[in-house]
Amino acid sequence: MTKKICVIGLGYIGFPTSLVFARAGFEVIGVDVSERVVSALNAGEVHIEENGLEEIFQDVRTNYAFKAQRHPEPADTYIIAVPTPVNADHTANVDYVVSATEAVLPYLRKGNTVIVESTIPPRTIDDVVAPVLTKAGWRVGEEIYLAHCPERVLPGRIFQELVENNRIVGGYNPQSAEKAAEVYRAFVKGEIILTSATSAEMAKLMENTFRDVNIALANELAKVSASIGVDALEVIGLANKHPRVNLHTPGPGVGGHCIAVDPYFIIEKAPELTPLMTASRAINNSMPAFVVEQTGKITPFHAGKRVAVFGITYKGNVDDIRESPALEVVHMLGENGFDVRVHDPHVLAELAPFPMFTAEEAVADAECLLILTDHNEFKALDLSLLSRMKSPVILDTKNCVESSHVPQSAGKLYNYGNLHELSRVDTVAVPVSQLA
Ligand code: SAJ
Repeated sequence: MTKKICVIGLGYIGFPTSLVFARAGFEVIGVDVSERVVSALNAGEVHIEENGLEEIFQDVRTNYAFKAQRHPEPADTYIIAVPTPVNADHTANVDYVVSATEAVLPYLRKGNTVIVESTIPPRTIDDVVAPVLTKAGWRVGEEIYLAHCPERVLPGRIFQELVENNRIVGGYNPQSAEKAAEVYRAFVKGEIILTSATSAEMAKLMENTFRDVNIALANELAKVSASIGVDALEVIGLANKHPRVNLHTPGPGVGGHCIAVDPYFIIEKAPELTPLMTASRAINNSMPAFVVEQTGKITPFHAGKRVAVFGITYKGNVDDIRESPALEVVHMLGENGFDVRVHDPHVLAELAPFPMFTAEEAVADAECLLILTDHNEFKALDLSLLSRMKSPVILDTKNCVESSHVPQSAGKLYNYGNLHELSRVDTVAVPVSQLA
């Protein structure tokens, strides 16, 4: 039975995973290259935000075995949870996965298991990670076991999902899968499914690609509906009455560093065979320009016209703005000469890339209120805000304001249900290349 685990990478996945292993009775060594992260953790301070993290960390520090350090040490299992950044051409950069594997080489002993949790392009375990171990003299799958066990947790629900979700365990060979599965059995309550490393890599990427393609379909429906005079939101509701249909929800684009990124890891392996995934990415990437175009129809462009933007995070009720399509919308509105005032109750002003305003300040004298994120705060919009606007018009790209909540006397509400009512005459100068 495995007793000691070394987790390489103490980020959004590696750190919570370390704590869950510690609570399950393992001695856990958390390794991070950042001195700042290591000293913060050893001083009892958490460096990332996640529901329940603070409490669980204090419990682990008091009652279980966890310490953070900059270098690995001998252990039974090594878990690699480092980032796989995306290069400018959208290909995956697996350098951190390789260097983390190299970092454990000096400590490896016969019978150890190396598990990669980082999201990686298909075949990376077989073609990139295994050769690092082989080159060091190990017979992989016989002396050292190697597996890919992709993380599949939703930010905000990490601690529940780490335990409750089904876990895919992809072995370099069946013995490796069995060794890795044994480790996760310590705390996973969901099903543990054993497979090959390549199938596990592909399954993880396809989960997010499934979502990306379906969101693209919903966004395409929204565009077609706006053009030919159909209520896209009603159509989605109607079609989803069918027992085997689940149309997704249109929005201002797809953000976060999973769904907007993972399809590229498949596309890079076979660009000529992935026209659907490629088109889906392009459709979702075109949505900020589409939103700016609709804003221009509401508020025909004149230098200095004010637009209030509510919500810049990549999805509702989180504080994460990475890859958020809202950032691009704000940027493009600014480029088109609008005076943009951003309000987001979940984003700290000092961490925001633009000046932030209160709701009242943002809407003051605005000619359009653009909602880009479905935070709970916006679902119960305070109607008195509208009376501060120069013209009380809302463009709600996340369908979070109930139309019955906004009586005609208070203002006009546009969403993907009635975009076709907007006149086509006045449009802003969105670069043609960005309009799909
Ligand atoms: N979105 C839409 N329409 C929809 C659904 C989502 O426009 O119908 C947008 C959201 O607004 C957001 C983006 O898509 O901008 C992604 O949000 P999300 O909540 O769907 O997913 P993430 O990126 O927070 O987390 C995903 C999860 N994957 C799946 O649900 C298949 C999570 O389980 C993964 O662990 C995570 O990616 C990851 O790390 O890969």
